[in-house]
Amino acid sequence: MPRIMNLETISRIGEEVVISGWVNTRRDMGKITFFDMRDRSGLLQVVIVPSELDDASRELVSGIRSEYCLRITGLVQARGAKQVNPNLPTGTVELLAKKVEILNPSKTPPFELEDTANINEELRMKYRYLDLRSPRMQKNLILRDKVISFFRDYLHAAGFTEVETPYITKGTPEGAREFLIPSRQQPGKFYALPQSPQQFKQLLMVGGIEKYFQVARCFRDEDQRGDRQPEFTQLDLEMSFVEREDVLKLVEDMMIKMVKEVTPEKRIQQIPFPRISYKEAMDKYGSDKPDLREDKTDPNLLAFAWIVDFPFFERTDDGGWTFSHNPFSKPNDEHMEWLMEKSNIPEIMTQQYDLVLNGYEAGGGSIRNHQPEALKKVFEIMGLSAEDIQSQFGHMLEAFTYGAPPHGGIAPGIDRLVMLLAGEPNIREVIAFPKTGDARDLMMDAPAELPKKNLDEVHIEIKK
Ligand code: AMO
Repeated sequence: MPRIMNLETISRIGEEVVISGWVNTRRDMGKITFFDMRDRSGLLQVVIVPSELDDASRELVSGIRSEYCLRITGLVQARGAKQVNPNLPTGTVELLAKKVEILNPSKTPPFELEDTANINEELRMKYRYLDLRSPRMQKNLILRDKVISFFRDYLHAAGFTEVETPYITKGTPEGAREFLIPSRQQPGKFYALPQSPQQFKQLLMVGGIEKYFQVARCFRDEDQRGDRQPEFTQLDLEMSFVEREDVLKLVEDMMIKMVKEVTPEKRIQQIPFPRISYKEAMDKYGSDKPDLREDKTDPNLLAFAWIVDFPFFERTDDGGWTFSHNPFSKPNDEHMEWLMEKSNIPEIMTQQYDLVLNGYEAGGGSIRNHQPEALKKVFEIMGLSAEDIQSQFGHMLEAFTYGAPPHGGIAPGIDRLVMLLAGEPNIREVIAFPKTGDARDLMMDAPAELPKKNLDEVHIEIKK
């Protein structure tokens, strides 16, 4: 007989069925034992009456504990009115067991899975595969999947093509430190893991893709915080022949519809999303990602806003200039002349925009500087020599000489969005296998030392 899900039993009263899953709890009530069986659809009460079982099963049941993996054949029965459990989707029925098979026994789990709120997080991360069985993690990962599939459907319907870009590549100078990969075949040379697909998505625009998106993993070797992980996921997108308004409109509409469909219990505080200049945000709220919620105790309130008009450049510690967001952004049209003349540098504003949500930066993007001469000026203002510009950005500058279309895009951070929708305090709770604050994976025990042979192959010697 094929296995059915626990939830399906509610429409199978009077039938014999097979279920499979884990023992959530075992309750012994004298002659009768109850197993609350768990599968991905939820819980189902199974009644064990020894006289109803076959001989082999009767032998087994006394040894069965929480988290054993079982297959149970039994009869679906309606519960009496007094026995109905209104808190359980399967609360109107129960399964009277006829045959119990142990698919795999389980050691006693190192923590209680039902409510992990007060369990030491390091323990949860070490046994993440058990933590994933908890209602909290199941709920969060299912929500994450719903958010991502909504975005995918929305963008496909809007004519976007999902394109994968390399994870083993050359560094992208966007501010964060990169993870490096030594090359075996090219001694002394290194790849970098991309901190975002920024350059590739722009090159896809040169390549005529016009509307690109990707659920893209990004890698940044930064100090961790609750809203930062060394690898995280962006909904990266880019469009050709667009202006700022087009990108903001698309993303705003997509977010509004996503909230409505995936988390209808949430309320968006203000539509259209308010737009605040960087200067106003800093003057009024002292932050470029202000928490604009009118009522911060309301877990269902989402205060989206756009922050716009960022200064293009900021001073470096040694008195030079660096870009404030990313070097590929375009200045505001009225400031293009200043860029070309390299004058009024602190006054140059960029066509960058950030999406903020409840005090978090939930996304960032810009209209890009698609004219090679203008892009070159940015690098000159940053003090790069002609050789450095050539070696670091030559491929972009050259690509732009082949009729690069005007383009722009954005990258909402999926982890942060899902964290806020799930009401979780940090993004680790919405990532299946996250890393600790000091960037370790406690389950896999990474990073790890390597045998000398492996290091020799990639021409690496460890400094003592
Ligand atoms: P940016 O660096 O602003 O832009 O990143 C975009 C969004 O990604 C999320 N994010 C993170 N989430 C978790 N952990 C991190 N360490 C982390 N760092 C960033 C944030 C952020 O708003 N290429 C540009 C986008 C563009 O211009 O189109 C970029 O990466 O939500």
